[in-house]
Formats: sequence, C-alpha cells, structure tokens
Amino acid sequence: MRTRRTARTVIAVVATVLLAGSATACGNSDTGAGGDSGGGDKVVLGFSQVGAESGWRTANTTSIKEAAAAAGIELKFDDAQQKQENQIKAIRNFIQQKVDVIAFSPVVESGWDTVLKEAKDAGIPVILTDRSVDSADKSLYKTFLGSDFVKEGRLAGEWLVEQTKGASGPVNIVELQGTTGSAPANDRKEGFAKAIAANPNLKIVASQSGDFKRADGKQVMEQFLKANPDIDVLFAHNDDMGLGALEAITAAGKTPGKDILIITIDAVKDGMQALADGRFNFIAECSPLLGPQLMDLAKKVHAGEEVPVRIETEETTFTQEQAKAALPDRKY
Ligand code: GYE
Repeated sequence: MRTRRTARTVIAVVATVLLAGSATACGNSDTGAGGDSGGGDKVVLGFSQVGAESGWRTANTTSIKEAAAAAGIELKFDDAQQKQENQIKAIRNFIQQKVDVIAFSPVVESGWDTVLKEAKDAGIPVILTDRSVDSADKSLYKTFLGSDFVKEGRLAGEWLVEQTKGASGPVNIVELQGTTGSAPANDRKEGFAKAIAANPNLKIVASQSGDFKRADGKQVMEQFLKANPDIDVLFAHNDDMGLGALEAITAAGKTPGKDILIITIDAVKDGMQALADGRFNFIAECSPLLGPQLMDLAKKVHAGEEVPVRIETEETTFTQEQAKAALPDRKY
C-alpha cells in the first residue's frame, strides 16, 4: 500500500511538472517565430503540394491531410499542378496570411532563394518535405524530410548489375525520367548511372522525361520502342510511368517482365501488383507516408525547438516474391 501511494504521488508530481512545462512551451510558441495566425492555439501550417501526378503523390497528400487532423494542426493546403510559379504564389499567400509554419515539396530544385528569403524575413520557418532545393544558403529552411533519391537509383542499378552478371552481349536500357529538373529525377538518374558504370555492356540507349505520369510514360515508351528494336530493360523513375509503359510494350507485341525487364521506384499498390504479377521485375521503395513526421516537425519548429537539418525516410526494395508477400498489407 505504502509503495503504491508513493508511486501515485510521484506520478502526480510528474504530471504537474509536465503540464507546467507544456503551458510554458505554448506561451513561448505564441510569441515565437512566425506571425500571429489568428488561429487560436492551433499551429497553422501552409503546405504547397507539387500536384496529383502519381499514385505516390495521392498517398502523400492523404498522409499529410490525415496527420494534420490527427495532430490538431490547421492545414492550409495548396495544389500547384506541377508548376513552380503556382508554388511560389502559394508560399507568398501563406506569408501574407501569417501562417505559423510553411512546408512544401519543391517541384524542381532551383529558383527558390527569393521566396524563401521572403519567408525568413517574415519570421516564418520553412520545412522541405519529400524533395529538396539546391539553395546554397541552408538557413533558408529548418529541415528537409524525405528520401535519399540517389540511393534509390543506385539500388535499382545494383539489382540490374546482379541480374545481368555474366551477360555476354550488350544490355540495352531505356530510362523514363521523372519531371525535368526535379530532385528525384536528377538524383535517381545519377544513382542508377553510377551503379551500372563499371559494366560497359550495360548501355542506356535512350533517356527521356515522362514527367512522373502514366500517360506520358506510355507515350515516351512508344517512341522508345519505335526507335530501338532491341530494348532489354526499362528503368522508370516511378511506378506510374512504368505502368503506362506496360501498355506500350504489350501493344508492341512484347511481354513486360520477360522480353523487357522493368525496374521502377516508389512501390505504390498498383506498382506492387504489377511486380507480384510478374510484369515488373524490381522496385526500390520510396515512402510517401511523411505526414506524421511532418506534423511533429511543424510543432517543434513553431515552438522554436532545434530539429535535425536532414531526416531521411526509411525504405526497402522488393523483388517479385517479396511483393507477393507484402501486397496484402500494403496501405497505399
Ligand atoms: O517518386 C513520384 C512522384 O517526389 C518522391 O514524385 C517523389 C516522386 C515520386 O510523382 O511518383
């Protein structure tokens, strides 16, 4: 009995201290960085999304909206329809509305310094999510939460090197790149190229952007097939372009996954289904479920807490067998 009462007292004391602590934290954050949003106690987060170009993006948007609701964050969401000018406009609107925190996924890497400086001058902290910027001034944002795209490309390339070990003749590769100038397109291309570089028989015979979209993937693959009769491998920077390409390959009378090996990145449900069915051969995962971590970071930077400058998403890779096993539990 005695011990129990003591334990209860300890818990009560701890709870009081915690409450007092959080009250202070709230007080601090109200006067901290960022303007007065007029949103009461709720942190107001302005988020500029790239668009709705892929299954990955849809899952990412859902994750962000659900996580904001769960965290009690007021989310102002803007869809930029894959246009940088729209993202810049959205960020300027957020600054004008004096939101507490701005987060965005930059459609391309370059050209952000001016608007980021405007946010900094207004005292509004910025979080980069999913994609990064190439700004030399790292003080323009607090942190970057997202994947290592170079690594994803490298894993894709390493798998191919392993598969084609001992191949005597040339292995002709076509590459469907993501949005021109975007971090994932630049980095995945680089990682893949480096991974295959030591194997002179592995040759990228054509490489073009399909803008991360299914329809564009199909159309560019049609052109690839017309211009190159002997394609052995397709490396697509995301599942959606790979899925579009499947139609072009089938229409050309070839069997995807057999006549042409298909490697993609993302591992969204449709991609995983294609992999489990044997139409894709390998996927390097890129997780879109960034919402909960983003909300946590938004609260922290609003409260003036230090956060790591780089937070990397955890990811894996999938073979056909692994996709079959993982598919039933796949949430997106
Ligand atoms: O791979 C692609 C999406 O930036 C990681 O964007 C993201 C990429 C993702 O459109 O499907």
